[in-house]
Amino acid sequence: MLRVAQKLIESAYTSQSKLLARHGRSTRYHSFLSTHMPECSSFPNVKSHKELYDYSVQHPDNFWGTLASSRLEWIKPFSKVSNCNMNEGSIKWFEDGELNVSYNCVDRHANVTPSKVALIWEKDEPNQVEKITYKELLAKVCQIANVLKSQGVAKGDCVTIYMPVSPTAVAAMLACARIGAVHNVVFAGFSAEALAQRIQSASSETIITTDQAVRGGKIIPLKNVVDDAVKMCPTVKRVLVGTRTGNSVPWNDKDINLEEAMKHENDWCEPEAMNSEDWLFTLYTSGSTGKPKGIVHTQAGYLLYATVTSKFVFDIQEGDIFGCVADIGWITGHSYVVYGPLSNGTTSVLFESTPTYPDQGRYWDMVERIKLTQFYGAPTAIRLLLKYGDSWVKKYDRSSLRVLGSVGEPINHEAWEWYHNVVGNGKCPVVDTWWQTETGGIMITPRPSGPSDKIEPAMPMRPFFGVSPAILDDKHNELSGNDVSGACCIKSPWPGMARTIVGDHKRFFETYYKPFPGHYFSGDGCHRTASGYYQITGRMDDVINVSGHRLGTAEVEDVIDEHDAVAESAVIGCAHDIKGETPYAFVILKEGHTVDEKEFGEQVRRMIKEKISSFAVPEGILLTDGLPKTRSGKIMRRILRKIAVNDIDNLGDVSTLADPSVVDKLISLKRGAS
Ligand code: 7RM
Repeated sequence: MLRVAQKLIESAYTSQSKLLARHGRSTRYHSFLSTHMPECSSFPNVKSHKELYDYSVQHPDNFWGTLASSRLEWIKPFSKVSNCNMNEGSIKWFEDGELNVSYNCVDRHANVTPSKVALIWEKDEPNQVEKITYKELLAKVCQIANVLKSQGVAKGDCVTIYMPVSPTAVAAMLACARIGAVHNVVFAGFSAEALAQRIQSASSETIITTDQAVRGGKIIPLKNVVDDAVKMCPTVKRVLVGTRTGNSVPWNDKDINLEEAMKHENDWCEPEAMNSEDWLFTLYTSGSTGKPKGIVHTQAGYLLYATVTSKFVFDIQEGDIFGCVADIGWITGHSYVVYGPLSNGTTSVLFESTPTYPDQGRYWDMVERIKLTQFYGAPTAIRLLLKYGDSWVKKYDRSSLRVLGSVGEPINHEAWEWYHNVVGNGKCPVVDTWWQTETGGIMITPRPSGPSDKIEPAMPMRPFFGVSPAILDDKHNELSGNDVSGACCIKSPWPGMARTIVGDHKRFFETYYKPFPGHYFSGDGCHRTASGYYQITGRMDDVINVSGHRLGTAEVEDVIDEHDAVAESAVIGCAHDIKGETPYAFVILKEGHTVDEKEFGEQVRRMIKEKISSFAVPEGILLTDGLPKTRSGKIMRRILRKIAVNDIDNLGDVSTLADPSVVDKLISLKRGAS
């Protein structure tokens, strides 16, 4: 029965691929609508990008329903597109449809182009690349799926994946999707406690890990961390251990050798028919409290949104080699390493190493060797590389690149210009993409856009199709017109939105839907420029108020970062008797730069006064060589705020920092300064 459905689906897919292929890869961006959006012909009066955007927000059910039918393959077609109530935080898309996500990401390509490369694994050691075709990926996914089934894992069960990025890790995610298990990927840099917390919160009985991990030339004892976590989680029944290094590691009763188990399994596993609203995965993300939130995404809506955003934001074409260097432990890895690229049948790169191993040229060496067409990375890495100069970039041929992407935090002007001019040689559009774990995929992004629409540096600019941003003030009024700032909300539903928080729907409602009734509240602040473009001002808690002036800490950072000697800065707000709040700046200098502190302070103060206003001038400027960052590179401002006011007895949990020792160094520097 399913086989028959698959045949039908294959022929539909082949005709769509032919339609898309006929237009060829030589076409330029201005023919976006005809090459990338054959669906436009069924939308009345849609001939331009603007008309398509307007149509998508005015007729979301027609827009998303059409794309869901043409871009995804269904086992049972849906009859209803959306059923959402943003006042209640109740979200459903394609609720009576059935499909299988792993089928969509693997089988449909393996059936048509079995020898096309699905994954290129750029291993930690430079020059060690492993390629895996769609046919090979299908076999691997099926074998792991069969191992899970043999072990008693059933539809709806939660499987925790604690693995470095690798084809096996990707196959493990897809194997869960194939049998309807819910995956819970935990970044393989989190501590045993953090892992245990996520295993328990998700009620997960199964863990998949590897013996060890290798990163930046160092061996990380992954299995030992899992052992420590499992001791804290008596409900764990089994630990499947894959091989990365093959070194001997401790072995316990619950452990199963993954590759051994796979050898005994068939390389075909029937994909489970999943309801659109069944859970696909949970992914923990930090909130404003100490307890991380298990964000839940479901099957069809998430997959459709990841598929469509990947394709259009990055202008994916046949033959592309898509390089998103995020780890699979973050949402960016889920949507733009795994689900988005694979659903489009693209070749996706798995980057196991670091930006500076074995040297500062690693990314660009990889671009040259693998001939990446898209590169999607984080501002924190760009700022880090910028301080080592242009020669590490220019040494390598980057002419294969067509689109550069940025994600995770605001990208400052200097980093944006360097990315655009040096990395991209001024030839590649830089897409600063704003989105969140909760949104499932990219929400605000300079591309896609109309043929003559320019990209403004350092801002995400334009809402994606179907996305209606709204800027609200603290009295819940939507601000109309341009040159306004407020809370960044979204006023109508989109398919990729999170559905709930594991075990805490109340927190879900209270965090995202209660603050601004009828809207999704992102927690970020936002400015709509005089030209009507969107600029993210940072987390709402990073927006400070100085003598009645609203000031984004990111705005001040942007100015400080323009100073020649500055590599990176972090600005926070300190309580002030008279002004309410006042900015305080932590500054890291570029490698090899020394400054006279007093003179430097004066220069920075002058620049801020000139570029923003005197109210934005920091009360204090502290030179440091490290900032407290999470493992995904986000600065923990909560900690900086305490250090700035010498409130060091109440620093809270610092265990999620990439390098907790930074905190002590900062405290003693601050003591010396004040
Ligand atoms: C994809 C991701 C989400 C938070 C978000 C923002 C910040 C992300 C940008 C950005 C300014 C951007 N998911 N953020 N992208 N801020 N410009 N382009 O990062 O859940 O881990 O983080 O990250 O504050 O709310 S996330």
